[in-house]
Amino acid sequence: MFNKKAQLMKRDEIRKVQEEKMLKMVKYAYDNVPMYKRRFKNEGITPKDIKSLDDVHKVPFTVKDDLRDHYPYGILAVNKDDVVRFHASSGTTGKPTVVSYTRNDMDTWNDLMARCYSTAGVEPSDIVQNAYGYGLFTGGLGFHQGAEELGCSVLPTSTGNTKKQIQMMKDFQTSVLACTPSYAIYLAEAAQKHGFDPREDFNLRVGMFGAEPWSEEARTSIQDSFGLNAQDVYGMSELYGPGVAVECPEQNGLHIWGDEFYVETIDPNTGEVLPEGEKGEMVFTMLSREAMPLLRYRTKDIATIEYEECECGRYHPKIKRIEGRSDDMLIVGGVNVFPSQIEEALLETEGIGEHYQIIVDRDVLDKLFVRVEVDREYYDSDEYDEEELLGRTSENITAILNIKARVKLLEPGTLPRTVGKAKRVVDLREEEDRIEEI
Ligand code: DLL
Repeated sequence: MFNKKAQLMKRDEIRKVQEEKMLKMVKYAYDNVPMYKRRFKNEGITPKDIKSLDDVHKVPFTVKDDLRDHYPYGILAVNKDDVVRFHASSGTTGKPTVVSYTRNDMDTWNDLMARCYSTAGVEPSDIVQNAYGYGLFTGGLGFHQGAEELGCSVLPTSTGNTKKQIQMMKDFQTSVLACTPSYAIYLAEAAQKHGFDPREDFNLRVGMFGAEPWSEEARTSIQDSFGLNAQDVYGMSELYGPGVAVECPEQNGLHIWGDEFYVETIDPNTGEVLPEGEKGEMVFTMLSREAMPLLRYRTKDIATIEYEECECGRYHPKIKRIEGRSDDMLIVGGVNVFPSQIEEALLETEGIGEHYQIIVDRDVLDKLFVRVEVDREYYDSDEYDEEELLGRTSENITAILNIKARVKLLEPGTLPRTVGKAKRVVDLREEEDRIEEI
């Protein structure tokens, strides 16, 4: 077991470490990040007012916009020279939110990721095929380093190149697959299409899947296709990346590493802390982040947390299931998409009107469709060339989102108008019927 001591901490040990680290972290953030000093002053408190975990509710929240406001370098508590890595993820506008790491932060992240692999049943002798995207997204490098830290051999295949990916899976007799659950489903289908029998021809035994919500049905389907154990991994770029929480072999919840993250659940509307075991928005405090301390960071992810000892012997609190988000962020094939980003792309496209609809559906992989009305004046003018406008619109969307959307241009006045809040997003992924035509 990797870092057995940390993995098997008892509940009171976890609380003790959390309290010690919390008090230090609050002072560190106050002393080194002007934003926190200002916020504490506004609340009329100083770090001295936080004497135990019972006082943590007094600390002001941090939100994603705080990171966006600190573009490009993010909330930095150290000198830029001490930063060894940046990652970034999409924000609610075109601007990404940037996160930074010191050497110590990298060590902590790698340790957490290695613990996740180990908890999921991965051994140093395993060959890990890492099909998460490498780059600014934390999935690729996070899963890569964690596997190396544990002592596995890594095949850094990244996303895409599906045919080659499948061939390597067979040739190398890969034993662990790391990717989004939707890509795992696609890989199984593609393997069959290319004449492979995924259970017979491959040697997979564990899957490390996350970055997007997935159902028990998806788990059964992936496990049946490959004959592996499909384990859920949760994380977000602001909290290092993947590695915040992972499923043990019990497969009934994800253990949050309590010695590095202090979790609370709050009512997303009032901000009030909820009693243990009640469903709410998860709020995390990172207990030893150096480069970019985050106190009470609002994740927007809605979940229930359980604190009892798990059958596996771990006491680290368990996320029962991520039940959704309190904002309108969609995760399409592992990529975070805010409807406002699509709106931004449409607004930038000359000739496009203001009424649009976003449809997300699941074929083999998630698909994004955008139906949009053409501007009336443009539609009636001699300049209007449907194909040309379609090309420009698609290009603008891809430029902002980094993923492709299928666009359909509509005659002005076609989309239904509403008196209240416009229903811009139709999510059909959990529906029975598939759409054929947009
Ligand atoms: O998705 C980090 C990651 C990479 C996690 C690979 C796991 C595996 P972001 O791009 O910042 O970071 O997106 C974070 O994705 O707030 C959740 O809404 C969602 N999410 C991540 N993991 C899960 C999961 C990475 N296991 C956002 N189940 C989070 C459900 C998840 N949702």
